[in-house]
Amino acid sequence: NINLKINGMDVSAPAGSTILEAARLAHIEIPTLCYLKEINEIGACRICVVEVKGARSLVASCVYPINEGMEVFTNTPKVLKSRKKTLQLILSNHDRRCLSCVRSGDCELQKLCKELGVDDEALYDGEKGLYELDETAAHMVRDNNKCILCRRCTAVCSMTQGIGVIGANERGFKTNIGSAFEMGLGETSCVSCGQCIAVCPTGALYEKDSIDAVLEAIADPEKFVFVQTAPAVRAGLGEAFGLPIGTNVEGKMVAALRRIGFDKVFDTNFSADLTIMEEATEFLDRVQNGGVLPLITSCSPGWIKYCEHYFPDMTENLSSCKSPQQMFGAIAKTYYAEKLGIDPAKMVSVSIMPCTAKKFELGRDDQSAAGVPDVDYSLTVREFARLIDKVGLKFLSLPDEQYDNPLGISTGAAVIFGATGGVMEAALRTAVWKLTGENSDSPIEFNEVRGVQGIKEATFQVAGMDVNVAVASGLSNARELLEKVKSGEANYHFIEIMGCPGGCVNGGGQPQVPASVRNFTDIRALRAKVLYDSDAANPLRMSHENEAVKMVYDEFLGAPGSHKAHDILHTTYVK
Ligand code: HC0
Repeated sequence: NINLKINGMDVSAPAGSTILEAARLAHIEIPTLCYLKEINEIGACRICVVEVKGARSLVASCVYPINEGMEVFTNTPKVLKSRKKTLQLILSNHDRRCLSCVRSGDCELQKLCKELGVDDEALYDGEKGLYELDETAAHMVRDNNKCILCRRCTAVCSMTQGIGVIGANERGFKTNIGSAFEMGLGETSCVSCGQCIAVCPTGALYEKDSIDAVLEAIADPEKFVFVQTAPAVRAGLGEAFGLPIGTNVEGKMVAALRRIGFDKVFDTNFSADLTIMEEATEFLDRVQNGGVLPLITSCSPGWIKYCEHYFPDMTENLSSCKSPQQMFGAIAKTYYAEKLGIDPAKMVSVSIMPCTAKKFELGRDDQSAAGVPDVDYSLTVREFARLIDKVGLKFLSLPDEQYDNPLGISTGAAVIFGATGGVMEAALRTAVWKLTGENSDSPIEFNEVRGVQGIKEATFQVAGMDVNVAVASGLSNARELLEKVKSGEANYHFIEIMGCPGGCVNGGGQPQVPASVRNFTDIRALRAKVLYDSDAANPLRMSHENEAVKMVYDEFLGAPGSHKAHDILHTTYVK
């Protein structure tokens, strides 16, 4: 360890720490704007400056390493004045219509201005950049009038996701973030993952909002409006209402949706179980009949779009299964519509997702089993939280309620879909049963595919056969894994890929977590624990034990992989 003094106090921190990290160990939070650990370590915004004895000027604590005997001062008048001036300069070229800004209340810039006493935000006003909104993408809007050029979005796009469709255009005062050749984001090979929104400190990036359209549908007496909630929503939504990261709010979430006025409140977990029935069948069919291997999961639409753009020669490896979101809508508008005697054209299918790519997915070709879209509107968790506020529900005091049946029934195998490795684990549980006719010997936990590592590999014995599997989350990791497959270096039978690092728990539609928390907490692990705990607490832990799924096969689809199941639950890809 290295010993230093911060504000006159003795502090000891591991070698290699930055001043920012050492200060945190001493319970001092130095403010930051551009810094994102391991993603954007550029020391550019100068908000985190501190004084170091002997240094000629203030230093950026986010990148400045500690050394033995160093003396640091984090809150001298000089430091505070410098930070305030930096904020005033940012504000001089910032759209300050904060009242209705989508980030009002959780904007990192707004919070810092309050903390540092910026009461003269127009002090340095002069010429301002005026930018048109970029609304060309299916899932999001860019408002450069609110951009502070921190580069967090461009770093996550290029480093974490390996995509790099946004960057700095122009120089000096004219610098702005956008795509090459002034193209709209919708014209690029953006995959809609929304990780840029998740890390944006201000209101410059936000999802396209479908709240009012959903409220209008609910208000229309002619419409039957049902909603499904993705596995990871219950693990993230509470944060929007001040609950600690890693709180399961499933019961209150269901109660909120009922009070908002949805006719039925269902669970994507139901169709995650259904997906496993189809996908495990497809996997065994490919293994036994010489089909294309490795089979790669198809539930993450950001990943699907990535595969189509960047690995078009591997689309044949993709499972033909629609994602659980789409399967849900497809079954609801066919089987359930028939059961209730409702015209599917009068049904409105809404999903709540931790994802922005789901907004894009619902408009893909071949996602209309009943001749109308399987899913009409997909809201992110953030939109859902705003909807709850808009209709005046006191979320924290709502009772815990249960999903409606039958499309609200699910097993523990389904809820873990929302964490990286979960789909693989769920599929393995059912593949063992399909091959042997028996459930896997205990334990049914496949720990090798759990955890937040970007790439995981394992070999399992399934009915005497060695099954090589791999799991990747985050698209840079996906690329690394796929290059190994293409070069022949690795030989897998089954691969799970999720577009967002850590899986849906860390999806681009989850509540934004400020950098001051993100940089010091593994939000992926905390949220994933909610799902694994929920799995462990469920008496049913294998998708083939889901009675509602069995009923849908008995009454409607026939067997997994049947012709009818293919018509309704499977899809195609473009190269
Ligand atoms: Fe996911 Fe899904 S697990 S992609 O991460 O497979 O968004 O939570 O809903 O569709 O089930 C997201 C989460 C889903 C789907 C499921 C899958």
